[in-house]
Amino acid sequence: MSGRERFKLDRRDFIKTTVGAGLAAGVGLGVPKFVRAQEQDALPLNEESAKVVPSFCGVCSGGCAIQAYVQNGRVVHLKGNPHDQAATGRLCVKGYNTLETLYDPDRVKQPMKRTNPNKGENEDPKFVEISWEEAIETVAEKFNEIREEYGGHAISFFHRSHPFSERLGRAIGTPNFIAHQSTCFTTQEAAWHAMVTGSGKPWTYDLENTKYILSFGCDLLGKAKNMHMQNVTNALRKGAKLVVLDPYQSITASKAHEWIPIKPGTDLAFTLAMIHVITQEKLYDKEFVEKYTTGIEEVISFARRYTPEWAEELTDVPADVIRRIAREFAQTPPAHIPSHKRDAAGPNYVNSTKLAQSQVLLNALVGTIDRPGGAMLPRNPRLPGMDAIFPPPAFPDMVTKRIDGWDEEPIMHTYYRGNMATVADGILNEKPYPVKAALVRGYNTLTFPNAKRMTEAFKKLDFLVVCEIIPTELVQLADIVFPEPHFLETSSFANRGYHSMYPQLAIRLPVSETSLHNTKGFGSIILELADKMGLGRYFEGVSGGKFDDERLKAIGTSWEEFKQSPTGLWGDEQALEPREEFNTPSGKIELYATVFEKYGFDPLPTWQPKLEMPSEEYPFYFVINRPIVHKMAATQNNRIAHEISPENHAVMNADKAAEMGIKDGDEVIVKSKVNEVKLKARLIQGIRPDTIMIEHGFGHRSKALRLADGKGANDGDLIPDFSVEEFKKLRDPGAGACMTDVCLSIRKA
Ligand SMILES: Nc1nc2c(c(=O)[nH]1)N[C@H]1C(S)=C(S)[C@@H](COP(=O)(O)OP(=O)(O)OC[C@H]3O[C@@H](n4cnc5c(=O)[nH]c(N)nc54)[C@H](O)[C@@H]3O)O[C@H]1N2
Ligand SMILES: Nc1nc2c(c(=O)[nH]1)N[C@H]1C(S)=C(S)[C@@H](COP(=O)(O)OP(=O)(O)OC[C@H]3O[C@@H](n4cnc5c(=O)[nH]c(N)nc54)[C@H](O)[C@@H]3O)O[C@H]1N2
Ligand code: SF4
Ligand SMILES: [Mo]
Repeated sequence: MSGRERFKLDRRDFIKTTVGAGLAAGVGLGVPKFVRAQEQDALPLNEESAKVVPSFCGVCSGGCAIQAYVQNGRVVHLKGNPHDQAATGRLCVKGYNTLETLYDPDRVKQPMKRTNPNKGENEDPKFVEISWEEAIETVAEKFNEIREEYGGHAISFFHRSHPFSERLGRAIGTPNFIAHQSTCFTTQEAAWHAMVTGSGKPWTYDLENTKYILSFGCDLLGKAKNMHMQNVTNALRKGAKLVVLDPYQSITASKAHEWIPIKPGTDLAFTLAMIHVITQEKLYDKEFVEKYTTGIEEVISFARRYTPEWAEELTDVPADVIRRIAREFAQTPPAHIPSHKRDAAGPNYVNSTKLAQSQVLLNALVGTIDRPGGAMLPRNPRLPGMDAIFPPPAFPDMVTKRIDGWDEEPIMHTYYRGNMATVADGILNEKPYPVKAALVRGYNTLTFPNAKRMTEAFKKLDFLVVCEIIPTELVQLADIVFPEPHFLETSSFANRGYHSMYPQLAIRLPVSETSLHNTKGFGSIILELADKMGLGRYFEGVSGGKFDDERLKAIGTSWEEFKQSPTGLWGDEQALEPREEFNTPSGKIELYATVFEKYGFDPLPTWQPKLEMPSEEYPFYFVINRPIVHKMAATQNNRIAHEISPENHAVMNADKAAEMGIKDGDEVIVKSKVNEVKLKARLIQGIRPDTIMIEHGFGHRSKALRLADGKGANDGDLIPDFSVEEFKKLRDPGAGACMTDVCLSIRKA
């Protein structure tokens, strides 16, 4: 079967295969033929006369290529681009639903200035609308004042990597760029960095060809990542076995052949016992291990002590089950342990990097690293960066110490990341120096561990600028608000990041010539700000259009040529050539990670328990999931997503709840050592009696989000943050934020 044919499922097959996955692909919901627009009458889609505009989805980083159907200046329908190797003609429910965000009447529509100097959750900011000129000028003046009085480092930036903004930061002289990945995937990144890639983790899994999928909390079917979900679904149709370990019966667990409710934070013991069985019984792929790895002898003697009987005590999983799964995993090739982001190997526990290390090790033992059925290293086109295209003049000297301590992370500091778990402490205690201003883009207070404390940190700043598309709670704290266009209103291009079996780019063109509101793209905001701050010399000749064009020219095309592409894509299908060499000191996959050893970390994943254990005061483990229809905290005001999933719950075991006198729907108080939240209880059988699950994304406290405000509670209020000193003591090479390494109590409200 060709790459495309293999995804051709008819609707009935799809629903038969997995109800959860069908829902996620928009199948179960029925892709809306009539857009339920809020301010206009619904328009019927006329496929003949509608204009089709190529785009790619910006709801998550998957970037699925889209065909947007535009009629009378209005987007009436979105389809997945059938030529995209990732989307293969489909979007997930979050992608389809994004039209409701585009047309959300609550969007921020105009630059705004705060007139109420008091900031707080119950303070009306008393915003007044201002012109773009006034907005940019106000920020430029204030930033220059702060720079003069306190130094450039007193200005901080919170956003995902952006070349223009990073250059502005260097020109201002600040090292303080804080991004979110230590809450999301740096633990896996560190393990892959040290053992395989030298440059991060792979995102592409060839699961469709996997015969045995072993998931440690990796909820690929429930997370509606279009490409992964299609892959798993196809694998299941082809007869693959799916085994899921998860304290909570996630959607993936409910579709699995076997669900094992392991004790939270103990998966490392399970994987160590698997390594024990596979190495002692010599079940590993000898050819792959010999040719492509180093350190097998060290692993064999290291794993001797980790028997399944030892792991049974820690994990609550019987030794014979561990032994059987280890054998099945080694004897059902190709077998693979996928780990995308926030599963057990994501930054949830203090031992998560070690779990990620042991998973890379197990995948190497069965030979599924860059081999069919395994995790594939990216095949992306090589695009030049900003400095290669627009060489900058010399930058001023600057302070290198950061407020979140990221500069002191031995391995992870080389990545554009940041520590959202330590930044509140840095700001509140002015360590190592006072920070006076922040420019935030695409993050909200709900993004941060201990959100309440982070809210205090944002309040402490003299000046807060927020770039947003909807009026979040962080917007309510802002001094200046820059409204941005919805991604469908912008132009850009992108790699097939989460399914890149060959180099392919997708183009994004604006769905209409004019934006719905008085918005400006982030790149333009930064260029205008630099100019007004007197830093225009760092951006001579720079524009978003030229940047895109030059990058495309470097790979033999151009913006004009790409725009003419009949498919909206660039790059032809290519045969896959498995990697023979890996980017480590030895050029092989290092089972014994010399890179970790060099920095004083464990080269092998020695057992280490999680940080906080259940106690009399806090007897429950804490796990987080996210509902299939929502994207983090970004879609609770999206009308369709809100209709399907309006609030979150404290999800607990029904028998345990009965024992405690808690009934389904009762209001309960869930408490951790940092805070408490009030929620409704939801009772199910599919969760361990000692565990509480709370879905992330709810608990909005912005009155301007008319649907989302006041619904549910924020899981992040329960998550502890750290000082830089406390964090360093954790000695985690992956610098994970320990998002659920905390225990809870629950009682009736
Ligand atoms: N629908 C939807 N999809 C999304 C997102 C979204 O917001 N909504 N967000 C995207 C992003 S940024 C991310 S990071 C990913 C996150 O997607 P996932 O990586 O799937 O993370 P979670 O949704 O947090 O689910 C984690 C699962 O791990 C389980 N778990 C927790 N602790 C343990 C443990 O100790 N052992 C085991 N075995 N399991 C454990 C939890 O019970 C839960 O089922 O999803 C992406 N896709
Ligand atoms: N408590 C708790 N905290 C968490 C997590 C958790 O599970 N629990 N998960 C962590 C993880 S895995 C991740 S990835 C992070 C994600 O953290 P975020 O990236 O902050 O996640 P979102 O809530 O999806 O998005 C934040 C904001 O971006 C805005 N936005 C969307 N598009 C645009 C745009 O084009 N321009 C601008 N300016 N803004 C835009 C949205 O309106 C939304 O308000 O959160 C982390 N924080
Ligand atoms: S997987 Fe991500 S990029 Fe793809 S359609 Fe869903 S939300 Fe959009
Ligand atoms: Mo994430």
